[in-house]
Amino acid sequence: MSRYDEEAKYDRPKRRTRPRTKDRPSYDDAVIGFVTTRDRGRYTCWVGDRQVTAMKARQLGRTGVIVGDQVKLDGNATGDEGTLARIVEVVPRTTLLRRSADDDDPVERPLVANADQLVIVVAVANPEPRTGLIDRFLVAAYDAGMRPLLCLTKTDLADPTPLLDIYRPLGVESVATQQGGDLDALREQLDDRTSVLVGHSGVGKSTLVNGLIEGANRAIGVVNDVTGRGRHTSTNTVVLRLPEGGWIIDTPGIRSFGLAHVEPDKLINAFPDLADITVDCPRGCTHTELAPDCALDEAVAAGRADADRVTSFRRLLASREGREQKDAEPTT
Ligand SMILES: Nc1nc2c(ncn2[C@@H]2O[C@H](COP(=O)(O)OP(=O)(O)OP(=O)(O)O)[C@@H](O)[C@H]2O)c(=O)[nH]1
Ligand SMILES: [Mg+2]
Repeated sequence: MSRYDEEAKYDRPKRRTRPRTKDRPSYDDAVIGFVTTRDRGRYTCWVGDRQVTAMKARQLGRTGVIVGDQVKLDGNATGDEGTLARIVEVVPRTTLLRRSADDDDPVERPLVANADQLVIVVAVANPEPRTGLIDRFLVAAYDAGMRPLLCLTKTDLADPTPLLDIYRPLGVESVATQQGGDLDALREQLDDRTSVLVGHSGVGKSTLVNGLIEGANRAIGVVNDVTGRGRHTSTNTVVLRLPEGGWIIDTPGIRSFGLAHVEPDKLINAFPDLADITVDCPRGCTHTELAPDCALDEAVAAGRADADRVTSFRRLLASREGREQKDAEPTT
């Protein structure tokens, strides 16, 4: 073959007779896996009762695969020792928990897919609770379309009532727990749901997981007596199957939670009673306490809305804008 022919081969590729996409196999009958954890580019997926190790197929490119995703698997999906399947497609997600950029971390991060409940784990003491972060988690839950559940831990150390009082006007479900205590109330809330545990390091997330699932063996850290800070014991996000049905997802403790991506309108939709009132607001109303002629103020004055509920809702709005960020700041 002459040099000319060699080049011609690349310059003028044979015309394709069919569009490119048709050349790709269709994965309609592919095996579906549920991504339970990720470790350096290797994903562990449940396929029925088998655990399969998989990696992203090249064609997925930059498409992210995260814990909680349902994925189509190609190649060897037997889960046999030494085998590796390929993730060829991510099934559209029903929910997406994500946090946006903040000072420590300039990248917007999708955290968990397809979960239906966000369990906001807060220790009543050691580390001290920070309402700013709780508010931000609530906003993230409403934005993601997840049901929030407040789980107050370490109730052997302090009374949970003051914290519960703060969140009562928002109608957030809550449970109180203590290490070695009865977890039935929590179990009932987790039943048949896919729940993500979030909270500061050291609040007792992994302790809860170990209490709920025999043999879970999640590592437990200690809270520094002097600083009240956890040690960031859990470093990866893991999904575990609950014996009674449902899934629980343990995440590493976090310091802050960016909410720049959240739209105020989406937040108010999580409070249908307030959303009904705000249809009377002026165009472009921000619904904050500074907003002129906000219908929420009129409704409170006329006794048609609960003042505490409106105040609490506005606190969430403010936390979204980062005004409460300080309160949510690091415990590490
Ligand atoms: N007094 C008391 N201590 C608890 C309770 N629950 C957990 N702890 C302690 O709190 C410490 C931290 O618990 P972990 O379960 O590791 O906390 P975590 O939230 O998983 O922390 P990270 O993985 O770092 O995010 C451990 O020393 C636990 O024994 C409780 O109800 N009461
Ligand atoms: Mg942990």
